[in-house]
Amino acid sequence: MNNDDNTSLNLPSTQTDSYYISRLRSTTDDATLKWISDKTAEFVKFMSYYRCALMELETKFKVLNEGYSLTHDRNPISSIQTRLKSPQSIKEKLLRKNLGTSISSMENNLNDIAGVRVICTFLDDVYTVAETLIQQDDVKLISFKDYIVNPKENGYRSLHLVVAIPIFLSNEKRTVKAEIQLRTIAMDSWASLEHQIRYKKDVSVSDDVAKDLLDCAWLSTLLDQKMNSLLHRIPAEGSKEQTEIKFW
Ligand code: 0O2
Repeated sequence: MNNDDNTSLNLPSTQTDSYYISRLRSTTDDATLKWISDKTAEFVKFMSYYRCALMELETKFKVLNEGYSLTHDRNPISSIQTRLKSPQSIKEKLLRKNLGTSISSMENNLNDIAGVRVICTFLDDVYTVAETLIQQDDVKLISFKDYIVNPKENGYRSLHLVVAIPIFLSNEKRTVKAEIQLRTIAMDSWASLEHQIRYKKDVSVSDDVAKDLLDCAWLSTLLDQKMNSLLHRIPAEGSKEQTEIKFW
C-alpha cells in the first residue's frame, strides 16, 4: 500500500488533514515549513486586497443606486453580485495562458480576481451606471468591451469594464484591479442559462441547441429594446397621472 495515498487509508477528512499536517511536520525541515507558512500568509494577504476592492465597489454601486433614486425616483440597479476568483481558477487560468503562477504574475496578468456583476433594470441604465462609476475621480478605467453593441457570436451581451481603484488599509494604500460586468435582467437570464448549457464545458452543444440559444439572445435583445422605449414613454404619462392624483 502506498502511504501517500489517503484514499486507501480511508480516513475521515479531518483525520486525513491532521495526518498530513503531522506527516508534513515530521518530514520537513523548519526552514521549509517557514517558507510554506510565509507563502500561505502572502497569498491570504494578497487575496484580502481583492476582497476589500469588492467591498469598495459594492458600496460605490449601492451609493450610486441610492443617489439616482433621489433624483429619478427609481433604481437603475436591480442587483449586485460579487465574487472572488478561487485559487483553483486562478491557477488554471494562468496555466491555460502559459503564464507563471507567482503572486506578481497573478497581479499583473489577471484582471478578474475580483469580479462584480451589476444587473440593471433597463438597457440605458447599463450605460448610465457605467458612466457614473468611471466619472468618479478615484476610479481608473483600464479597458472596456462592449458586447452589447458587438455581441459575441453565440449571442452573449454585456458591458465589461476593467477598473483600478484604491483601497486604504491600516498602514498602506493599494491600487487593485477588478472586472465589472454590467447587463440587463434579460441579458443576465440568457447568460446564466448559456453558462449552464455550454460555456466552459468541453462537450460541444448540438446545432439545434446553439440555434435556440441564439434565438433566445435575439428575443432578449428585442425585449430590452422594447422595455427601454417604454421607459422613455413613462415620464410624460406618469407626470400627468401624478398631477391628477395631487389634484384630488
Ligand atoms: P466565470 O466563471 O464567469 O468567471 P479574460 O478573462 O480577459 O482572460 P476574455 O475572453 O477576454 O478573457 O474575457 P471576457 O470576454 O471579458 O469574458 C470574461 C467573463 O465574461 C467570463 O468570465 C464570463 O463571466 C463572461 N463571459 C464571456 N463570454 C461569455 C459567454 O459567451 N457566455 C457567458 N455565459 N459568459 C461569458 P470567466 O472567467 O471566463 O468565467
